[in-house]
Amino acid sequence: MNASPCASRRLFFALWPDEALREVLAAHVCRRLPRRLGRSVPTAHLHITLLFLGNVPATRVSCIEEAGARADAPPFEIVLDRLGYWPRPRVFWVGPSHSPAALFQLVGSLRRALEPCGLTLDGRPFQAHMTLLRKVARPPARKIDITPVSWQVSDFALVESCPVEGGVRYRPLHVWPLAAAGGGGEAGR
Ligand code: 2AM
Repeated sequence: MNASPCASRRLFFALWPDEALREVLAAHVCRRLPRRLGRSVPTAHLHITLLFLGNVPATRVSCIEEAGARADAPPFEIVLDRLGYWPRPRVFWVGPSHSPAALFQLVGSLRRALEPCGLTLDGRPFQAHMTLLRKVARPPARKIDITPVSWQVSDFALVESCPVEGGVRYRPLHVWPLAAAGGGGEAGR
């Protein structure tokens, strides 16, 4: 595990776009959103949460890393083609109209792999979404057209959320490749 500069370990597993995909998302989705609808998630922070772990005791972190290394699913494509708004968390998001089976397989595999770690996990059904805007008081008045973005997902990450002045900073700690035959192995990043 890398040494953390953060006082607390707030962790989540996520699909973490590479730089090229972030540029595509910015151009084809983020810049199409009306101004002043809400607070934009920085392009560098865009991701799809697989499993939110919350604040985790330091003693559990190595167990979580081992779980990440054990989880497996084949690589898959996800097409981000649908915008949505959730009033309670007040977030506006983009997600797939169709979530591939391999995505659910990955989330299920992570949950099972984490069982020995004794964490209390969010039991709500997984809904793939990438938050684009926060603090959105009401949905946009007009329909927004975006260009669907295809994402060839070949890895997933354990990410740390660190409090910084004026917000948070996300830092990927580990990236693991997806492989049809299963098996771990950490990808360099
Ligand atoms: P969101 O984008 O829908 O808000 C880091 O905070 C990531 O974990 C975010 O993507 C966020 O989802 C998700 N997250 C934060 N708090 C959460 C919670 N209590 N339950 C589930 N996911 C959460």
